[in-house]
Amino acid sequence: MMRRPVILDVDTGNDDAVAITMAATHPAIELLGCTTVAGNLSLEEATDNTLRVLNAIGRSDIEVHAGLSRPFAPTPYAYGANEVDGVFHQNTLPVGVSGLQPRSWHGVEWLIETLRQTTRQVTLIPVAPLTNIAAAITVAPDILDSIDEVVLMGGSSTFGNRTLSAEFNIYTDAVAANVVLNAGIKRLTMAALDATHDVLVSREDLHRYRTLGTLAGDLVSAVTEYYIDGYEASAGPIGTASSAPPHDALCVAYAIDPKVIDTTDAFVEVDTVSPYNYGRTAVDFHGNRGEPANVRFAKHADSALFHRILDECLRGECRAV
Ligand SMILES: [Ca+2]
Repeated sequence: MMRRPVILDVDTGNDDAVAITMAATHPAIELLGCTTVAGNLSLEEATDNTLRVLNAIGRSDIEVHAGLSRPFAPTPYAYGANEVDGVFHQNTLPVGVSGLQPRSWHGVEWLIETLRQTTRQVTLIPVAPLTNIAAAITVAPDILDSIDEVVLMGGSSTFGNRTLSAEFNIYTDAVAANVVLNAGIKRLTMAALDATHDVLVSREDLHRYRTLGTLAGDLVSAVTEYYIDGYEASAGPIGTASSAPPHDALCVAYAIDPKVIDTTDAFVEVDTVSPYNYGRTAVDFHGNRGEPANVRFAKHADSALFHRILDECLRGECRAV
């Protein structure tokens, strides 16, 4: 089987941990490395958690490079932001200390050099604020030639989860998001909240994962328990009963089998001026703005297919190096 070369950009984070596990275990994916960025957690916490996850599932061979520790442009408004710190993501994931260190090369530099040196087309999966990706593209626009597709978790055409109208990853570095959206990426697929909320992992699922007796099953079960607790505790439309949407994981599922989401071409830009809608993705499905589509926007996801893919990842023995 031709394995799809992938780089994950993460702010690990409980749902990032599921995404990493899927990318590191599914035979359709060759995970070239992970870059980390500040977002759900500080850069140091996200990097430590990423190393813990890879160590826990027996893939400490995968390179981890720490990227940028603060956004391109800090959010100028605090209006309406949910206080989500610590509710969804654990500063330290409930898996053992890895004893590992990130590689010495800075994440953004590694990203640029890896994409410059590869002879293959690489899929970039950012499931975090887009700071590292925007920086890499700004410094080295030639790397776009080596990118087959960018599959990002972020945005929404309906409700937000950081503010009433803004999704967390886009809101946290809205200026960087616009840099990426305007970069001329030939295939840019956006797994928005519209689609990620179609997929839920329940406490029953976690019980089933635990009984698999695999490292990956144990890890996903452990990190998702807290995540479901967070969703149960949160107020408003994003709260769900005994289940949670593992947002970031949908991007990796898509890289494994694109049928897992339905996309519609759209022109997307991010509001970076309004106190009320800062970080909102304005999604133009109908060409009202007169701009060519820059995004393949995911409106829906196939929950049954997602679960089949995730189960495949968790059932299999982790590949040896
Ligand atoms: Ca994330």
